[in-house]
Amino acid sequence: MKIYLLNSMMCAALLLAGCAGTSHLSRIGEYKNLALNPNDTRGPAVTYPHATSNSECRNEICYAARNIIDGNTANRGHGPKFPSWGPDKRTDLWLKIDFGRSVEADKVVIYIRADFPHDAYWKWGTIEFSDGSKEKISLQKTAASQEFKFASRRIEWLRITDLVQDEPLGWCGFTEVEVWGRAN
Ligand SMILES: [Ca+2]
Repeated sequence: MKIYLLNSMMCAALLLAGCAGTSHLSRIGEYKNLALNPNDTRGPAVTYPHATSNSECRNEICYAARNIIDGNTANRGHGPKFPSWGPDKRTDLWLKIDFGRSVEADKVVIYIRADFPHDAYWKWGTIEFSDGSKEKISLQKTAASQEFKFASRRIEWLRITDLVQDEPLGWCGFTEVEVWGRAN
């Protein structure tokens, strides 16, 4: 009995110390950027996560939606040296990240393209989730990352839409979009 109690206490201590081993950690899932996929390509999904949009300026690869999940956050320029999602000047834009599986997410981090004064910026947007929920976001004119936390939800994709900027419309873009949570 004493040995059994001692083993139980040791297990409890290990759990509290966060040293329960990989089986415990893998069950919970690592908290990470679930959107990251430097291998994503334009067009139909070849790998996941996959980013798409209804507009990529002149269909150029340096303005493709896939650039928002490539891990490159350099946002003080535009064009081939500073890949971004750079759509046409439209008011009906959407940008979608499809995870290709069910994930649990509670935070979005956005790096807007910040090549000011060439770039304008969207002041408002809405994140639509595959579970039907929505979160309105307010964006700032800054090259720094912008963080949006929300109640954790289980989703397979999200879409950023209802992007609003001042008139007349200027060039706007996103350089990186991170979606933080756990895959399991
Ligand atoms: Ca990027």
